[in-house]
Amino acid sequence: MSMHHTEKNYQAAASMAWQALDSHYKQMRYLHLRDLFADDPLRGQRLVANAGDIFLDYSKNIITAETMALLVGLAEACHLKQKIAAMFRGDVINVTEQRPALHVALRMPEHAELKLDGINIIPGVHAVLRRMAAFSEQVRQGVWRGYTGKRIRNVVNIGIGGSDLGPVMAFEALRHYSQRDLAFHFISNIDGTDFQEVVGRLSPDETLFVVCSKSFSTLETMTNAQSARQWLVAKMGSEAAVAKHFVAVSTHAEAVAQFGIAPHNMFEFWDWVGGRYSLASAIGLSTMIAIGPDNFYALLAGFYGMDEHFHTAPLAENLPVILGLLTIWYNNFFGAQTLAVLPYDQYLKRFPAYIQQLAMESNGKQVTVDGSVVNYQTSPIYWGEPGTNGQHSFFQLIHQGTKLVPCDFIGFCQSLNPLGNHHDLLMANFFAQSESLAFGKTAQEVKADGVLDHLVAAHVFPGNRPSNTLLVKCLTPATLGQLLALYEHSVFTQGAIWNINSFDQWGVELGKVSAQRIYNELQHADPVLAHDSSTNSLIDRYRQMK
Ligand code: G6Q
Repeated sequence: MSMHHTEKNYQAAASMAWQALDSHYKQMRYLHLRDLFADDPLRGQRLVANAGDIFLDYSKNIITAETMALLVGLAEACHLKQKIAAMFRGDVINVTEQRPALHVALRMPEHAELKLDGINIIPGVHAVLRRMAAFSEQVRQGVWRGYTGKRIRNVVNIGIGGSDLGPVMAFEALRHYSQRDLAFHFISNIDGTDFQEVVGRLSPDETLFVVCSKSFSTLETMTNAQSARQWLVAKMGSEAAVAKHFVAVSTHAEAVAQFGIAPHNMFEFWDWVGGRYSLASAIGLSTMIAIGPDNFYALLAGFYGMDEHFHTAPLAENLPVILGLLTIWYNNFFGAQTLAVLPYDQYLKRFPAYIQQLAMESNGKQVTVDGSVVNYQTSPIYWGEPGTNGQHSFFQLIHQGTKLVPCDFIGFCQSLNPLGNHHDLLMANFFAQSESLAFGKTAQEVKADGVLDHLVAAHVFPGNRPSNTLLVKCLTPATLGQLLALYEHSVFTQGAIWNINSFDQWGVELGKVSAQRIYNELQHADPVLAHDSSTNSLIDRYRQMK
């Protein structure tokens, strides 16, 4: 069959699957979760799935078995299986940057083999891991000393975007497992406040900077790293101190050397690792220093377990596929604009921000892999806060507002900080929220509570607000790895169905270029401003007031 034919068949099959779902949606939108549950007493046992340590209950979604079959049909028509295989094989799926997306290689065991241009890349991955482990142990045990001979007490990760959100999220998530005589800090913003508020409190002779930048040319990171270098050298009185207080994580050895960090203090990764997918690479160095190599390897094993599940499980039982398809269901048929990620665990406080980048930078796209403009919705807006805090702020809108906000509830059966009845109270709220969202409270029920007639309407909860529940025994490095890979592959599933490239991010470029030009205009009063009238007068105002 010619390419042309294959492409046509693909489009025809995909469009039939979309149409079938569209007619199905036209019936489903009138159903209520109350009825779906009443009609099938076993629904809560049936619409569940398991992978590794993660249990998913997706019964509180506005779906039937037919919905899932049609969604899986859509995935098949969109060649999801083939696309998964292509990613794991190392095909050049990031077409606009002409490279594979092989973060899964970072998590493969040492004996695995994955050839890129005829060379097995797994030994290289493990060689860097071993170097990271040796270095982490030196810092943790106080063998690595600063320039004046003192042991390191502060580790400062300097990076932004994918070189920051992974490290900060993972450190917070796994703080329980961290070595407590080491403090961890993160500087990302170009705003000098970020730098001052972190560095101002530190003793330079006990501080190690980990400069994380894939390109080693990112404006924010390079500016912060230069400031850190100046601060250190000024305080220590010698350039020689840099070698003891700076290490780098990058793909760009030359730029690292130019900055003044020796090759033996650089931890390498590769251009086939995307920034937002890089936590399992050397970008995780600060995490490894915090939790130790064994825990870091357990994190990798968690990722790997979910990778294998995604790679091999049938689509209908595949956790990331199910989550991805449900997101498509609400996004493309119900017209939902957002998705709330709600971890009921304080350690996961940066988890929603991490998932936000993962999903929105990957799938916030308007063209398909072949460059044509889409005529359907792509990524929803991901957002969230840890429970129960969210309940006392935005949950009002989710319960009674006019917008549909599908929710992911993430909870753990065991607390890492058992304290009286706190955990049962936390989890009572966890279960209560998804139940109330799904089933609501009718006017009749409200009246039966004795609410005055004129107040009944305000007390009604319409219900039928869908959610997933992810329930895990305990937050550990391994279960965190599983959760992260689960979301990565859900995002992959969505991108595959929208037929977009989830691995580039051209949308961040325009503003960067423009900022460079405006920066020059802020330095001197004379350049004539040739922007639009709004930007011109804003810059003028700033120049006068600075
Ligand atoms: C992530 C993005 C982006 C990137 C940062 C930092 O996928 O590409 O967030 O991680 O711009 O880039 P560097 O690591 O090159 O400094």
